[in-house]
Amino acid sequence: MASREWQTIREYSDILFEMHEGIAKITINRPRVYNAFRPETNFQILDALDICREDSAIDVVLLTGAGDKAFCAGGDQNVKGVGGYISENGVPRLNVLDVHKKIRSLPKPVIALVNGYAIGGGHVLHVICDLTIASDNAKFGQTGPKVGSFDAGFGSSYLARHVGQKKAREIWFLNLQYTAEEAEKMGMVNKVVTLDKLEDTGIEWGQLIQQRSPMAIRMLKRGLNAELDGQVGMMEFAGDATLMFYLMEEAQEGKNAFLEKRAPNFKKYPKFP
Ligand code: 2NE
Repeated sequence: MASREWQTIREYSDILFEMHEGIAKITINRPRVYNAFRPETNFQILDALDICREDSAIDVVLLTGAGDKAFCAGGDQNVKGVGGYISENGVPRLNVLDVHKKIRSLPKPVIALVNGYAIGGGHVLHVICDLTIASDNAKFGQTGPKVGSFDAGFGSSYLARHVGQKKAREIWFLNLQYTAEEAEKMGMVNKVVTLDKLEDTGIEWGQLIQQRSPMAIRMLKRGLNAELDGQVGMMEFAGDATLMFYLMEEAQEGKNAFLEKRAPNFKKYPKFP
């Protein structure tokens, strides 16, 4: 792996949040439990994702796990109580779903770097990301029905868009594990590399994306999401269409006319066929 300097953006207890030349990296840092998440982990990821959205110096986000054993082993079974995973203030939560929504909503690409097990809710996390690069030691699978859980949201429906309905049902009903090579063949992983090349490949892909038009990438993500996300997807897509309209002189004319107390002159703008 090439040596590169990562600069800490913000310090947290459960994640590392760093940046290198416009590429942010969120690392779930709980290797003792195979990077399983607790509510606080998700709150921290949500905070980091907010920074990724707001900071115009960040173009692409990498999501990975600490160490060489696991990307993420899903919800931390040690804090699973009745009604959800128990946060430090005693409230049961399933706030990883907020992370799912935020990753889909982020107008920048998120690339999962799967460096070991992506199991249970950890599997869902990589499914949600825009792209997945896996190391050749990665293992993929679901455990929900075996351990008293399930994700019938994006973790099933979006997965089925990747691997097809039959395979998605196999993954969820049988709870088998799959190698990185099998996952790539199924279409739920974009590329498999050796573990020592995982971060380098994530950076290479991030740098390629940095050379593309951010607005084009943003609209493509919105369009690809909208197909599955129904009215919410249309709202996100429409919101960005409005953003693009606001960038046009035609929209400025409407606002200026109002402020100048005159009728707007929209006639001067071209009408395209
Ligand atoms: C990941 C897997 C397959 C690894 O197996 P193996 O045999 O290689 O390792 P081991 O010994 O099971 O795990 C290593 C250490 O990590 C902890 C283990 O307890 C163990 O700790 P020690 O005993 O050495 O102290 N660990 C692993 N996963 C953990 C977890 N999720 N919570 C707490 N500690 C964990 C194997 O470990 C495995 O199957 N893990 C459980 C995966 C799982 O069931 N996750 C929850 C699924 S439900 C979910 O995530 C979810 C959802 O379905 C819907 C919405 C939201 C969340």
